[in-house]
Amino acid sequence: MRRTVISCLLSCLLLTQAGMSAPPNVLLILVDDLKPALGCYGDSAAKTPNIDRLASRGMRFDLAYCNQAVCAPSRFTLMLGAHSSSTGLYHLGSRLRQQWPEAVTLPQHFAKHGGYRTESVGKIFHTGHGNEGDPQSFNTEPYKDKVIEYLDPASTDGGQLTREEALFTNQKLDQIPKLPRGAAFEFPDAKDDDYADGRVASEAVKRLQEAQKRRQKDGTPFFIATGFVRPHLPFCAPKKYWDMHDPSKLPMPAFEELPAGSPKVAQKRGGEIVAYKPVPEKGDAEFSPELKRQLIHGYYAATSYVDAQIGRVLDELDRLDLAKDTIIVLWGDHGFHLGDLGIWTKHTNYEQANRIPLLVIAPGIAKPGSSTRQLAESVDVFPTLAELAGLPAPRGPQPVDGLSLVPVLKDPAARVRDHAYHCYPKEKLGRAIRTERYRLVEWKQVGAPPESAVIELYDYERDPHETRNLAAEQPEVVNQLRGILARHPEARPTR
Ligand SMILES: [Ca+2]
Repeated sequence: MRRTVISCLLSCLLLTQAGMSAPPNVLLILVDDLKPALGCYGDSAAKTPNIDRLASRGMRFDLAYCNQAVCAPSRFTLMLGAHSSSTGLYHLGSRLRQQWPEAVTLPQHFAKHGGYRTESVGKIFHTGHGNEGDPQSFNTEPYKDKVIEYLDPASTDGGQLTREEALFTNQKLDQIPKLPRGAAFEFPDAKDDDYADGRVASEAVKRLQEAQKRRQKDGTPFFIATGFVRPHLPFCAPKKYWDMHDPSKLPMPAFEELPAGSPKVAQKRGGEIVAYKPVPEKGDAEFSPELKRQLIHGYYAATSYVDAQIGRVLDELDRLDLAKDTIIVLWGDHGFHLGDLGIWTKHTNYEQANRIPLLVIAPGIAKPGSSTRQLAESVDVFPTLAELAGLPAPRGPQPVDGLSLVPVLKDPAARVRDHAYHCYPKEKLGRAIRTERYRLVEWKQVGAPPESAVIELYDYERDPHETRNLAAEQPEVVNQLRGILARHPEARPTR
């Protein structure tokens, strides 16, 4: 109790110094499958003026990593402050309340300790693949919309239920391979609100207006989580966003082989991308240069579309004069392979699937337009937001692995972590340590002795494209990084 009081006093002091009225509001922006292919991250091909303007108001984390490169588990790590290897929530169908019935999620923590009204707009927890999300995380009715959506009948063989539409809406889950494939992209002459992300932005705008009235009336702070579904496949976006990009100028993959000396368990061919036409159905088939370029064009167009929707929400926040009292976090749930290493989408322990965009706007605390190369993980968002809002640190009952990044927000050189951790379960569980320079991945069965592990080591200073596994050549580095990995708790079983 005494610690809570002291922590609240210190945080009120933090806010008063910052000029924010206490308690601050929170706007959490989640973007599905968004890698840092953004103007503010130095990608000159990206057209993302709104996310760039958001970055100019706070801190950009240049070495931020998800904890597992796939939707459902990654969102659980954000919402619980816990690694998937600590909770056992590794899969698209993993049910939070079956494994952790009493878990206190990030919005629940804000409602419980800060009296926040908590709202969910769009895709926050993963739904689909047998999962229903977690409505009990919010004290208001969530607004849900589609993840897979087509406007052009040609994309769905004339309006049939496609494989991915069925998976994401929990329909015909036992008949997926028999269903037709939907298109990987479409670009109709459509309005923003003809697709889900436009409607999600409209709903978020409405919620902000109501939240402002409530705050003026009785002081209730808001915690609004807004989740956008592009650039997740299929890359369906109005034509005007495709027209913003010249496909001949977009970056093509620099290295398309698997890393030399990489173990089979770590590799990937085919997978999610194969569920969309006209991608070749055979997992190891070559993609034509035209198809690669179309897919990359689609990713950048879908990102520009989502950027414009985020812009609409930010405009409203400004119009309502809420920005100065609102903490904003923009988070991508994991990265994305766009043909690098010959891999598409995510589900790996490699750099492109795990590095995420993370922006934290904390008025008066994080310097506008600042950036840091301090390492950060998804699990850190929960304790960071709690500290910024003057609430106690998360303490479960789920395990908590996150660390508050507030010291970094105040000083971009402050050291909170010496590495980021992530994992991915395949035939074995791959647990990874990413330092500023290296990534080590240890692949082994949960509970098996360390000597049974298969190891990967990459040196990003000398080999930024991960072309060679150096584990056999650099045993000292391997030992040092495995020492760090050994400090983490033993992983929970993956099944
Ligand atoms: Ca995702």
